[in-house]
Amino acid sequence: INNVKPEYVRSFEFDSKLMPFTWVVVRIDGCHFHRFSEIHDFAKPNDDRALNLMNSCAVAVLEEFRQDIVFAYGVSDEYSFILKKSTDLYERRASKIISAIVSFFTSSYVMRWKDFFPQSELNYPPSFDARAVCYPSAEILRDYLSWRQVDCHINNQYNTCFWKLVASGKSKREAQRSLKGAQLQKKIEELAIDYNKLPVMFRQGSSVFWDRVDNVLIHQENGESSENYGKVIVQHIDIIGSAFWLEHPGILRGFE
Ligand code: DGT
Ligand code: MG
Ligand code: MG
Ligand code: MG
Ligand code: MG
Repeated sequence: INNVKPEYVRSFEFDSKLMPFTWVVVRIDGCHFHRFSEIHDFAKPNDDRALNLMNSCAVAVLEEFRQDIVFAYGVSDEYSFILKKSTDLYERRASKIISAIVSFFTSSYVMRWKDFFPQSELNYPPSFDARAVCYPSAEILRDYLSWRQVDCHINNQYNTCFWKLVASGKSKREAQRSLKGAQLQKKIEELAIDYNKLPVMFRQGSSVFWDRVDNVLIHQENGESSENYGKVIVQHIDIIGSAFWLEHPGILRGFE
């Protein structure tokens, strides 16, 4: 019908490729979850159902991208997905990788909503934004993950104090003022919060990874062999220290 040449139209497209031989982190974050959590009556400061729903979607993402994603860490309305250094997913095209992961996560969130919130309607479609960042070494990748877990800790300390103050009759403004620049550790003692008794998921966030038998091929009855991926597990543990990484050497070292 017209004589526009496809190559010409195509020439306007560009691919931005993620740097080769780097760890890729895709971090997704709920859009306007301040509002979303209010409207859906999330418990404050942490809602078990909401966090478990996030975790369940992260498990689905690891299963879907099993060849490429080796670890994920989540807190609040965010999740970071780690793609192995050697990944060639979508030839490392950034927009393809980012959009495929975030849209899969989002549709899983909607599909699984009722499993976690059987009593409440999903009032409007939630959305998540996403970005990709490349990290050139496992050390820097671990620094990234430590940063997220420290953030989880500080925010949780702050929010726990904040809502304790509000529960004791202070207005939100007063609570905010009394915490401004305060040493949170001291505040926790002052407010008689038994911090270590709080659920470990609130304090440590959630780590998601394959509990797999490293490099073992399972020989099926039909004679074919397939890689044994084991299963995806969710743990609430310290990922800042070395202990976790020494216990699970396959996660980072297995893919360098
Ligand atoms: P954004 O990301 O710029 O679109 O804006 P928000 O509103 O999503 O802000 P963000 O991501 O910095 O903070 C997450 C918000 O989600 C924060 O207002 C608290 C809320 N939120 C996340 N998890 C929970 C929860 O378990 N319980 C409650 N009550 N709120 C939560
Ligand atoms: Mg955001
Ligand atoms: Mg958000
Ligand atoms: Mg957030
Ligand atoms: Mg297509």
